[in-house]
Amino acid sequence: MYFSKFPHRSNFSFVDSYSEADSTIAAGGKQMDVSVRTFDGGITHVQVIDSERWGENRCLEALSAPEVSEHRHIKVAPGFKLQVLGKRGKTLLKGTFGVSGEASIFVFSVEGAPRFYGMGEKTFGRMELSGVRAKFWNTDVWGDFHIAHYADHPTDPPYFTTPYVIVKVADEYVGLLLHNPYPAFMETPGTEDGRAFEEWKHTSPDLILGSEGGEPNLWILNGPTLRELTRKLQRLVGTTPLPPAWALGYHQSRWGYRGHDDLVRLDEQFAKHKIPCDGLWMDLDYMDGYRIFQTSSEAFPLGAQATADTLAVNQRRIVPILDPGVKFETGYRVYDDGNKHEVFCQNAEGKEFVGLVWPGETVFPDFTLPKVRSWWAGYVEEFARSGFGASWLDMNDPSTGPVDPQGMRFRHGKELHAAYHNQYALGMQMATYEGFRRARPEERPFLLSRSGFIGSSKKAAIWTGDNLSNYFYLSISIPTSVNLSLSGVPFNGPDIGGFGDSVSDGLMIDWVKANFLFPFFRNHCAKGQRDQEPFNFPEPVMALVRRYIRLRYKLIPYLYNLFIAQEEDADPILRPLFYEFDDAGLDRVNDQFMVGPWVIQAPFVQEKAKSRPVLLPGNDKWYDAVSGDWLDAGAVEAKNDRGSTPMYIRAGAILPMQAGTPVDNTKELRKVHLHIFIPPSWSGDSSTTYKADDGISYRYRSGERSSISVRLASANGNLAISVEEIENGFGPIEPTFVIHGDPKSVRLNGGEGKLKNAKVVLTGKPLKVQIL
Ligand code: MIG
Repeated sequence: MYFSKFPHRSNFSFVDSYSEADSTIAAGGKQMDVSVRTFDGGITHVQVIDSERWGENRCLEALSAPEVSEHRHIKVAPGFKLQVLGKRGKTLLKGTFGVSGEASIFVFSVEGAPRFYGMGEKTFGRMELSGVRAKFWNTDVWGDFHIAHYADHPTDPPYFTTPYVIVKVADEYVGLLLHNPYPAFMETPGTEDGRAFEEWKHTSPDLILGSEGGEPNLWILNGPTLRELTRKLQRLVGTTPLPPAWALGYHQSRWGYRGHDDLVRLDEQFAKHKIPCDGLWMDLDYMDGYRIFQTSSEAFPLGAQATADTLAVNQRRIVPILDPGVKFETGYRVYDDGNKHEVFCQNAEGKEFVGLVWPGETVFPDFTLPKVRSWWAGYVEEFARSGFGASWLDMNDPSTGPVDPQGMRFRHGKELHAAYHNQYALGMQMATYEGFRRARPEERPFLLSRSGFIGSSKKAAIWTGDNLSNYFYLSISIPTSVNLSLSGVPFNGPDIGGFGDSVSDGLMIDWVKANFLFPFFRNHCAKGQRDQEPFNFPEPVMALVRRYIRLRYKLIPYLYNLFIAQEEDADPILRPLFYEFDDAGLDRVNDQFMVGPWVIQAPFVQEKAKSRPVLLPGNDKWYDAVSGDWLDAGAVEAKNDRGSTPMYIRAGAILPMQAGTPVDNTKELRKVHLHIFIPPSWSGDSSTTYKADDGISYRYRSGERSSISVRLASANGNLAISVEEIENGFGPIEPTFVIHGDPKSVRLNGGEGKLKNAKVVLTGKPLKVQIL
């Protein structure tokens, strides 16, 4: 597996004949079966079947395709030319298919000046992905690249694989997903500056998607809008089930926490400084000699449950790390048991494959086998019952240290590594999820994973792996997380503050300001680096970090509802501006993003910038959450001010928040404050549905959920609000309306509203509001 060499199309034989009647194609003189099936909503599946060449499809998880539909969005012309048709019947993409031994490619020519997005967890530092050569192979980045490279340059491939690309042609979006776990590659037209020689800088003039092996399964999704496309993709790969509310809180991690004493000290510090924090994370050091599922007695002298009980007083949970590698050691019960049940991957000699990870020599459970997943789930069940609230799955790329992973085979040595490598983490997630479900059937599990594949969105949040404490990684956090969000992985985020190297005060503040509304919000750092907990910075820095953690908790009702919308409507949490607006040039903005439909953040991600340009899209005014002013859409300049961070709220926004300034982990979802943003003399309307439930169990699925629908209509600044209860299975929602924008009059459900002046702090100075 070369990371930076790519197959050339001239080495492939392309389809030279196609029989529609027999569903066969021939390429290079060899016949293959094809199946082209269409599904509701403009989804097409193209499958090429040749059991001699590829064997079976090796995907662990099937996609959730909608109903089969007769309506075709693609035309298969003679010679198996795939024409992807747009909404007006025009051809948007023209594709062909080719093979070269086990490798296969789809080559698409694209009309006009196409734009590309998505590709999952890429670190190219930009939203738009023209001129890219990319590989899809789950990689332990620090294990496979030199630090001189990853210190402040994009590396590819990253940890998480999802071979999906979004193509924008004219005003339409098309998505292409390769559902094939083999190493995949893509090339988009343009220029790749990272190559030394001019000739090599030019990427293919056509879009190429291919795999080094495995049955070709291409899914073509017609948008036409980015919103519709993203929803279709998300439903196809699986929406993220509603996490427990505590998973959306702030998380404190560090490689080096040793156990009970450290956790209790953290708990006290967070309480003392009145900083909300839901999760305390345990890295490797809680284990007995890095033996998984074996907690050292020094770490938890009274057992993990005793520590968990202590932390439960302030509503905190322990999240321990789990690596897949099992210490290769006779006498260690997990090894002995696994050996007896033949759960470990084998090498070409039929022996257990051995790699070098934390415990030294390690063997690897073969998560591709249902029987092994069930075996693992048994250990997880016991582990969860011993006091752990969730789990953090690391090194599941799988990382084998300096040992070549290609020697690791699957399914009792019968399957080569390449067939399952990209799905190793997915299998581990499936198994661990099952373990938590067994231990606590009433509770929604919460897993974090480093690597993953198509389907991981159903099981785990993803963090973007090891970064460094510098402005390069801060700035790429935005396009990386946003493109990942568009690629079917909505629950994601980076290590806040940076993992490697020591963070500076200024960088810590900038990082928290930039990512405090990201779907996953965890401060994590490596051993040996500067202490990165908020209270280990000088007091004024701590106060700022705390301010943004608290602001996240204030906005938890909003974030939680965005996650409800993900489960129900398949909407992402983080969005690029061009998700909501279609003004020209928005995809060149790499340092702004939207959180849900209403909020734009434009944080400072360049060191010591005094000011920065901000683009406010659309035609309506935007509320400047720093100053409380209403700004016209278009270009504005934001000043860098230590206390605040540029944040803009859309006209007509209805933002659910907790009252006041949260100082602990309380998540009051029923007595919600609905903040309404109405420009002076505004004429317009908007609406939202706000939902609440117990935040932890599955009872919302059997009716224990409450929701209200809220509508705003404003004519020249005369505002009418209407609220209607839709369901109240979780008890009544009692909203308080907080109005930003001084409307001329306010009516609530037809009656005259009584207003009281008040002040609210968001990101800047106290803002004048009226409370209804
Ligand atoms: O080889 O468990 O990405 O978050 O702190 C390093 C130690 C192993 C890599 C993870 C990182 C974690 C670290 N791990």
